[in-house]
Amino acid sequence: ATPVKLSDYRVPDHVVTQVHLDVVLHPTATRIRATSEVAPHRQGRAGAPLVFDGDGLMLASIAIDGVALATDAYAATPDRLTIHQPPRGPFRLTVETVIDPQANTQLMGLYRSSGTWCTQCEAEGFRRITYFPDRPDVLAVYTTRIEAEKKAAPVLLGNGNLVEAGDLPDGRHYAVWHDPHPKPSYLFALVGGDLAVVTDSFTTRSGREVALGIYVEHGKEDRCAYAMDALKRSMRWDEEAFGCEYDLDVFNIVAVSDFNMGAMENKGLNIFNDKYVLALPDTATDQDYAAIEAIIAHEYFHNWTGNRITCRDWFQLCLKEGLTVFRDQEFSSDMRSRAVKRIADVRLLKSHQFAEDAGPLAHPVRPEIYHEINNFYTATVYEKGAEVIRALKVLIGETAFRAGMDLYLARHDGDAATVEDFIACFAEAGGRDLSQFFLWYRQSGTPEVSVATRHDAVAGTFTVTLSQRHRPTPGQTDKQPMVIPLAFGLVGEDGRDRPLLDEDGRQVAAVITLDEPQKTVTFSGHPTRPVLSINRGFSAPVALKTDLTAADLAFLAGHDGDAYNRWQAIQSLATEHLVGASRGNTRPGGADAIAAALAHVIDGAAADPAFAAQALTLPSEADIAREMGAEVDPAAVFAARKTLKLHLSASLGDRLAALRERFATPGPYSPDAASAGRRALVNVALDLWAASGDDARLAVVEARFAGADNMTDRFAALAVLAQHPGARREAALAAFRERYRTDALILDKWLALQAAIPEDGTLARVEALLADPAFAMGNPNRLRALVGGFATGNATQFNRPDGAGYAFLARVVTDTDPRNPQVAARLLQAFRSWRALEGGRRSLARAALERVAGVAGLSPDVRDIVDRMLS
Ligand code: DPP
Ligand code: ZN
Repeated sequence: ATPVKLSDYRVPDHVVTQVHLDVVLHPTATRIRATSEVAPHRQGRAGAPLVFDGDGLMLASIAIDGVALATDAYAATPDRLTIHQPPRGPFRLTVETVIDPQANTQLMGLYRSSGTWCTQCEAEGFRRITYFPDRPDVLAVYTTRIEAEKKAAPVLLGNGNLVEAGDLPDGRHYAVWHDPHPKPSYLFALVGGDLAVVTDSFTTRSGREVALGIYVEHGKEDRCAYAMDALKRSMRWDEEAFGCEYDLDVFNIVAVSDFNMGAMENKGLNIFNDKYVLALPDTATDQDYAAIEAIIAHEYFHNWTGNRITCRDWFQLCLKEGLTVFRDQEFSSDMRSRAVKRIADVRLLKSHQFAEDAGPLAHPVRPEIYHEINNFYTATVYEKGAEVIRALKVLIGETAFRAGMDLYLARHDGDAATVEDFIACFAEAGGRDLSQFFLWYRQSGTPEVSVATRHDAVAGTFTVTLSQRHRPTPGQTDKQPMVIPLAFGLVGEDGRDRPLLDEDGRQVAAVITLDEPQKTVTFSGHPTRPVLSINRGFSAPVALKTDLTAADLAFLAGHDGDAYNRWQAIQSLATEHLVGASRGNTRPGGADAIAAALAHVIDGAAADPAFAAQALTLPSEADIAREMGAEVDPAAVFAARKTLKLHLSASLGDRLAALRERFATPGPYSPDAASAGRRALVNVALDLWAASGDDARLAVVEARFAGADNMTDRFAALAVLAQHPGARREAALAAFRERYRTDALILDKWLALQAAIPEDGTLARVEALLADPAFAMGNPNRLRALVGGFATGNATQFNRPDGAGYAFLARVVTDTDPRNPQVAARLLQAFRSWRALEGGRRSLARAALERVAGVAGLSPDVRDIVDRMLS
């Protein structure tokens, strides 16, 4: 297939300014009549044929201005409608299609989930409903009439405001929705079904009354309160933080159980994976609550960054996604602890995005070529996209950043914009040239920054030399030096930041901007050596190599004024030790130094329990592997980490045990951040404490499992038990399954947990679970929990030395592909770091990938991933 290139962008020859959709819902034969006001684009090619996109469509009728077209005037194939000589002026095109939602297992376009009709149109799903210029730069005003049998679909929802509804003969009814805001087709949505609703309302700052609704399966109404609360907080926050006010009379959210992604920001009608809506203390963990808050906010924030200002083309995806992730991160930071949120976000960035950027799937934040756009909803576009905006803010400063955002929102409201448009606003607001900064959008790979320091006691100077390096990534060999803003401090013996003075004794800013291959900065006023704390708050998304000694790191862990860097210091200390141990060389005293740093964290935990929980969480196996970079033996990594855990379990035992009492959360469960932080601390301590496997300790964990009054503590205890083979584990797993036997969403946790057990028997267990009634191959959440959980959450077993883990994943991917290519392609990405494995596993992984590549008739989604993976 020919790839799509950014450089080939052209305005469309025809645009649609208004569209009336008449949808008659039927399980297997839904009829859609689309009447579009079409006009030639002013900059399009005059006299060009009209070409509309389709995907798997069948044309039932076609007319222009009410007159049926002669069969030789057009050509309709499943994926394209061509009208050879359309009128030269504006005209009205009516096309009718008939589609089968029941048979739509791709979950793209109009499909059914547990009997509910729903849609997913981003990126290219609308063309599976009707023929249309299905591209984000065609903005039209939509009116949607939905008709259905009233019993099957008492609820009929569309974009915008409800303008009309009524009953029809034969037990049928209809509703008409009108969205006055011009939008691209990917933001279209409709829902029809028998759903319960929870309602509320919100008054915007200018006094608009907005009716809020969350639609869920009957019986789940009591699980919506937190999502509703998060929605109202998001609406208020966006007014206060960005001046963005809601612009319709209605805002609806529908939770469905079959969904390829997390959620979708359709105008006025967000559709969510139910995982990110439903929560009760007994069904959701603190992490689930935090994710619901973040995703509700994210989709809501898209109303401005994504919907009011959309993307010109899909290469600009980060324009809405990176920015909206940045905004939802800020929201969560304001709702919770900023430092803890930052740590959690960086953890996620490093584990997903750094891994992606270091492997065969690396691509720029703004790609310039794609074969399948569905494969570009990535950690790079989303998370690195957000980091680049955060770095921009550090670079130009808070005030210029806010002015740039205001300018962007005002200037481009109603536009389908580009990343260039966005950056130009900040260049203007900050009065500076950002062309070098733009490299963040064009160059893939994680920049490596090396830092060397020199102290001259006689002169009283401290010199910092920074250099940047860019390794080649797919399609990019020669790279330019980038602009890297590094927030920093010089920490004195007393743990305080010293004044930052240049060689002439003048005060300088607490950011070093590295914009050349190498830069040296000298500071004065240092008769004794300070300790450099750099990339504070993770101001730039780079991989840092410093000359900090283990003693420096231990010092920063205890004293750095920047909480993020206190955490980073402990991580660096532990990572360095674990990388060495994974390669068979440990430095004597290494584990003791880590234990001492953690003891210090425990003793000061009361200041911020959530921070302490993050600090006590050791680098993951994936973190260690990523740091190793090449010739990774996952079994050795696991063993190194296990050995350290045993050491900490023994040496910190009493301290860890005491945390349970000290930080117990009194009273009934509350999902607030402070309570969640205490639970996180207690539970991470429980895991370390029980790592010894000592029977008396496991008995305590078992009792906590049985006695927990909320999902967070219950599941945390179960997760600890899962690490230790034996009757206790199996009994607890069985009890959990029984307790939640009717709740598929919760059993996903149970599936994922078992898939992650780091033991030889796990693959057999996972294969057996494929046949468990709790599992369903057709449901993305189930697949991600069990198979995704195994492939991405279980390094030793996915990477079994006999290759059986790889073969298993390859088989599931090829089985899933014909049904749901998007989910199959996503699962296959578990191989993204295969080239960094040691030789034996590397060749087994290659063989599995080659088997996938050899399957005839692969979807474009899987074909694209496997080809890039092997090239
Ligand atoms: N646009 C969605 C989101 O990230 C994904 N389809 O919010
Ligand atoms: Zn988004």
